[in-house]
Amino acid sequence: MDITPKQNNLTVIKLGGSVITKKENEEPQLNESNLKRLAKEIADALAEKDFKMFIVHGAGPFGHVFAKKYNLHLGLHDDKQVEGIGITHRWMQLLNYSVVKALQDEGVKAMPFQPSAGGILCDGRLVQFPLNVVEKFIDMGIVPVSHGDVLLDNRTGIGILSGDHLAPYIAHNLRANRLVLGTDVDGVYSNDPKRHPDARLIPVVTPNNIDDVVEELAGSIAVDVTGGMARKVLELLDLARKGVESEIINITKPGNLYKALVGEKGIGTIIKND
Ligand code: ATP
Ligand code: IP8
Repeated sequence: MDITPKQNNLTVIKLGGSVITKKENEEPQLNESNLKRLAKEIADALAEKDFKMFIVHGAGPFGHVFAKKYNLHLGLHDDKQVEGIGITHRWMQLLNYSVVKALQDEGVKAMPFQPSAGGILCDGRLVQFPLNVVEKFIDMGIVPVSHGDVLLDNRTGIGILSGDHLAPYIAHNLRANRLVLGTDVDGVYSNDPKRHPDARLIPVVTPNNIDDVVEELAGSIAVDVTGGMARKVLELLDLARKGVESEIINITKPGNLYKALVGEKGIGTIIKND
């Protein structure tokens, strides 16, 4: 097990695309009321407690619809896809602008951090990212706001970086204390709660209990090329093995993100190593 010491008083958070956008739409549309409320919860937590933060947000239809239209998740195979790289990225930048603006309006020292300019994937996994730049901005008191994106991929030519991969990658490499993934369900359930109303919420998931407590881990019911809850749990179990605990919480519920950021645990599902 690769346990790196935690040094940074850093919390990494991911704002799920299912919360900050109208993910069920095919047309990109913000969920403005959720975004404004979450920006305020983040600002209040930063005012309440002294810590550093790195924010990642997901894509919703701003990314998934275009990535699917141009098959960017399947690698680079024809010229038509090249046009789609810039188009998908432009929509993600538009969403990123709105997230950063909402945070700045609440007084957070937020700044966009564009993954495609310096990040490289290999078979969908980050093998290069300007961590030294990120670290310097964080030390300066800035809250970098990054996102899922279209990246160069050493093996497939082009690929999709999911925020569900970027957030644990940053948490591990910058030795964060904690990672909070915010989405539109209360945590990890025994089955997809949107398809199975009798699904049970699992308070703690570990590499040892995952096969016993979870019957079905699925994607999203909306257009999604990066794997929904199944991807999150795999990424977070991998992070737990490296020594960073995380929690998946429902940030459509007012107050949950604030409570998690100021230190409350057990709001959703904790993912840890034992
Ligand atoms: P984005 O990927 O756009 O950032 P997000 O991270 O907020 O969005 P999704 O990727 O849509 O969220 O994943 C959350 C969805 O996963 C839930 O809405 C739920 O329907 C689905 N899901 C599938 N299986 C499960 C499960 N076992 N427990 C909980 N949710 C599940
Ligand atoms: O919503 C996906 O990011 P995610 C990014 O965090 C694109 O998985 C461009 C589809």
